[in-house]
Amino acid sequence: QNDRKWWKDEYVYQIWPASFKDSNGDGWGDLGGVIESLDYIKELGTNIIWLSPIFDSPQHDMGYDVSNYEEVYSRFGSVFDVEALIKGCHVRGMRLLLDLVVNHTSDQHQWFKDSRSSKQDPKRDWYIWKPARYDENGNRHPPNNWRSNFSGSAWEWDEATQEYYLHLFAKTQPDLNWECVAMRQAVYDSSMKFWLDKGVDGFRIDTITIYSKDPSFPDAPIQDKDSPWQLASCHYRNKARNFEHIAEMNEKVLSKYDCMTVGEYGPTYDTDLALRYCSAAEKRIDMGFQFETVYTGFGKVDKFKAQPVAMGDFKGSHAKWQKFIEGNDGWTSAFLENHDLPRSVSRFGCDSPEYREVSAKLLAMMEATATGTLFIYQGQELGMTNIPKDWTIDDYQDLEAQNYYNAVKAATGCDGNALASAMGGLRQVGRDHARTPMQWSNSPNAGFSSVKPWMRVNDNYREINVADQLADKNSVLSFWKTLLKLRRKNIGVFAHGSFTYVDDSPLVMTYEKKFNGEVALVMLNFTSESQPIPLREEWTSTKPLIGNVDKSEDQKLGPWEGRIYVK
Ligand code: TEU
Repeated sequence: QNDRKWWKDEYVYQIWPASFKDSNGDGWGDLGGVIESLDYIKELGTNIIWLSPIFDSPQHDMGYDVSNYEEVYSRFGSVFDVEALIKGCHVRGMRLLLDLVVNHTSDQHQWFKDSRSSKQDPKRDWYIWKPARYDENGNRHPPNNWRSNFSGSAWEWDEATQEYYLHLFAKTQPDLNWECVAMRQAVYDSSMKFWLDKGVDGFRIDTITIYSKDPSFPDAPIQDKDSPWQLASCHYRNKARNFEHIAEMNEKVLSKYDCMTVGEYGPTYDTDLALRYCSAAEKRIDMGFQFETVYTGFGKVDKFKAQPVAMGDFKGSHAKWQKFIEGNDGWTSAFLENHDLPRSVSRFGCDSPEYREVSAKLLAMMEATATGTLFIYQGQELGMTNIPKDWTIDDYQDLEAQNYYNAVKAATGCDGNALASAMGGLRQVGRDHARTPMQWSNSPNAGFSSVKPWMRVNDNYREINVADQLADKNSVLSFWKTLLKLRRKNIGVFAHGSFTYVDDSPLVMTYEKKFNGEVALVMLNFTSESQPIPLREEWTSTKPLIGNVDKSEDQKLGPWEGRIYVK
């Protein structure tokens, strides 16, 4: 019986502040909109909120470029609003997680302004500065061939001090130097203790695997020379020193508070490495987001060279990560969406009018019976879908998308086919799908704002919105509420149970969860056709706990039909 900590049996609702609810009529979501929606979030059944970054920022990467960890971006509100939100959560028995973004800051952060001011500045080594390399013709080149996640070189030349600085993301997101003790202490004080002392209950930790870079900064092997999106992560992901940094973060800060942490593992597919972050005995973090399952079909080097999801791969990966904490003292998360991912009903279900609702409910059943702490992303509870296919690159606001499209344009001389396939990739797995305004009602701007929102609203808000679904007991929203209540009643077998597939079909997912003598059987059909699924002898006399269709047949599952049995 795992030692139960409050965060193991709870459910987290992730909010993308810019798109959640605009309470002051400037077209941007804000903290006031979150505060006035606390009862909505509580009644969904989620008692923890993860708020994506709300700190002061030029918003190049939607707040993942922090210019002041102790100030709030003005369009979102103020520090007082965060304090009001913390109080609003606590009086409801809810908790609040903030986003800890400390691999890099914004280039507008005072730390970076000092660091770039001169080579002698005391904060010079708070960031990663390197001299240029010159070729035999005396041409200047970056220190190595590393690329940014957001296309282009990972190095930006600084004319004033005649050196390059490293940025694994946008050039306005300079990487912090985690070898610098004074910098680490400032992170602990300014971005962590400042908020924990105000009552924040923990953090989602951004890009937790890449703080420590290989100190020799060697060139990386080129895997796809045509790709503007090519990482050198072999030289900076999960380095031995990184585990020491996270252990120190725990020892100096996290261990002193009753807080929860969830780290973003990114494309870390080695379960032993993941366990080194989340094993209780290692005293680092409580759990992480593993991405192998949700990245199914993403391009291996260039994520936008994506394929539709192969069910066999999706199934295999899901089992691997459901089982990776069996028999050890780790913990894990259950999620299918976040602010960087396409909408799950479009990616893993079927967002056609005929199957959108039933497949959104199917995915809810998959998550609600999954091992780990459950995370649900704003709009997922409605079955919100990807951006319509007829939107153009001008409707995509994410700088990852814009940089990628422009990099392809530059690399191919505006070749029509290359740009069409770039748009194809963005339409499949772009981050903008998760960032369209939350759909509250069928009134203008989907009830998100009284003015034109910062980002275009998905055209289907009249069919998919909170108001209609609150009133409909058969809606995706109502189904999620019912499921989360059932998960709470069966939390042992669903969230802590062992995971075993009982079928080997690449089209359906049928598994048993076992915990302290309880057994659950979950049957999920991931296709638009009926699939034969002989109910095994020992289950024929058990009535389903819940299903997502009105009528079903014993020996087969209808299109996108799911069923959960418990005994
Ligand atoms: O994401 C880190 C990360 O690896 C993703 O950006 C990923 O590389 C990208 O989505 C392609 O799949 C975190 C945040 O979640 C993301 O929103 C930020 O843009 C990024 O870090 C930089 O802070």
